[in-house]
Amino acid sequence: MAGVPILPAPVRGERRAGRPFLVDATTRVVVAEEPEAVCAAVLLAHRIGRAAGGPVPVGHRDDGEPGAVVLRLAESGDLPLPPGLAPDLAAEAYRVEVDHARVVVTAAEPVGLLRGLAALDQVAVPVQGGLAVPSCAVLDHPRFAWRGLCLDVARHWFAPETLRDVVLLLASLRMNTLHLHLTDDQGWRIETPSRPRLTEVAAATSVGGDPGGFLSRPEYAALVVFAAAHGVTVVPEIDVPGHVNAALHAYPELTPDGAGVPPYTGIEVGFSRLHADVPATAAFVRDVLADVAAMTEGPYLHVGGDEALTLGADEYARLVAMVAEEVCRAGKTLVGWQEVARARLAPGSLVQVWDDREDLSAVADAARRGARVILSPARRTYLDQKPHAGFPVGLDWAGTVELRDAYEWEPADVVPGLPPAAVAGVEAALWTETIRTRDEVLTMLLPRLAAVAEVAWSEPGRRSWPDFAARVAALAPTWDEAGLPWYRSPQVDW
Ligand code: TNX
Repeated sequence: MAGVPILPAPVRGERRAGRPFLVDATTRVVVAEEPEAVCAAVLLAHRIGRAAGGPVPVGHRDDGEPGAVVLRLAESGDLPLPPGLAPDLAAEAYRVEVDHARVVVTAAEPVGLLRGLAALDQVAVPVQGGLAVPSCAVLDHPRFAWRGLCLDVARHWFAPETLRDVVLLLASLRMNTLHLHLTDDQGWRIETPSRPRLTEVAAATSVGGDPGGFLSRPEYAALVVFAAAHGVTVVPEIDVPGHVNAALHAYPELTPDGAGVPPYTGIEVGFSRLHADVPATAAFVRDVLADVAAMTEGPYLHVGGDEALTLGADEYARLVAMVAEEVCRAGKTLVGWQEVARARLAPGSLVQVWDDREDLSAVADAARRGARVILSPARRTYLDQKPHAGFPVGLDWAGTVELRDAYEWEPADVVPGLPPAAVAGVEAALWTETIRTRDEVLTMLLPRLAAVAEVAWSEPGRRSWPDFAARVAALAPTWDEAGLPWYRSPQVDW
């Protein structure tokens, strides 16, 4: 690309003639008096301070003097965006203008400022005493509003520090959604006040006898706030009516004979389930979803719905209807894996496609009835799949997923007959049956998450593999510097 190594590729980005802007200890940050914008400015000042070797001031008055990084909130009309751009996409739009005297980041919303700062981070290069930002002009907005990662913290448990590392990585790639798969057969990972035994009894286990853990309410709340400060929404997933062995273990009254089940530490899927006619089921679903909804700032509640392989179609539909009603009562928008498309869903619900080997006509039908679709086709976005057959960790039921597989695909083509406007966005997934450590999490994510991020942000006309390969190679030093291990895909000249 002519000049700016931004990833995901921006709508427009060009290098300009002239000297770079030098960020050093004399740099000032100027920001609009709007709390979230100030929060972005403080994060920026902190980053500059680290590079420049000392704190830099944040102020509100722009005296037009050189040496300032200015964060401006403009009317979206002041940004030359395509007419009719959806409001959620316009909110994340940004403009960056750099010359030797000033850096100006303009956005309609504070979240757009964050996206602009993430792009700026990628063009800045370390120099003696600080950073050099090449003269450039960027104007950008995302293609899709939902750009996320599903992280499975149920099969293996990952501490809040690791989750914060993942949030920072998402934000650096201008992704906006951290979907936490919080419950599964092997463990329950979120404090749920109405059913304390879920974490007292069913959080200590993980796959293979590894240690468990869970997010206490304050830890979860802190993660939600941290993520929001970086423009990332946390979407909690409580997986029902399948994948519930941990819940049945903690609350035996959820089983037909009341005898409960032993804990499970294997990696089979699809054997456990709720029972529509067991009296405790409805109250369990209601109370647990209400608890999690109450702790969650964002508008979404993911209810799983996948792989309930021991449930008949009628009982499955009854259970999903029960769950959907509670999500609605809790004032949230339902998200579910592709299987929920078979049930009746409120318009605006989100259906997440994962197994693109299946017949997806029910998903297209649900979209015609008003559902929207998140694309996580396993052969492209399942980052738990090995990048190559000899890779030491990961599964391979969907085949191998190398970097280029994660890059070269088109979201609008995954579901035959899907109206293009029904595509809400794209999400990668990292299941953790075989992933046990923070470093394994990051190595599975990098560099492939960058590929999925670009598919989610950039229009097909802006995407090309050779260009991506060059830009992703330019990011690797920043991962090294941040202490993030990554997989050296042989498809890139690092
Ligand atoms: C399928 S994807 C699952 C998960 C597994 C994953 C392993 C989905 C909705 N269900 O339960 O962890 O495959 O790749």
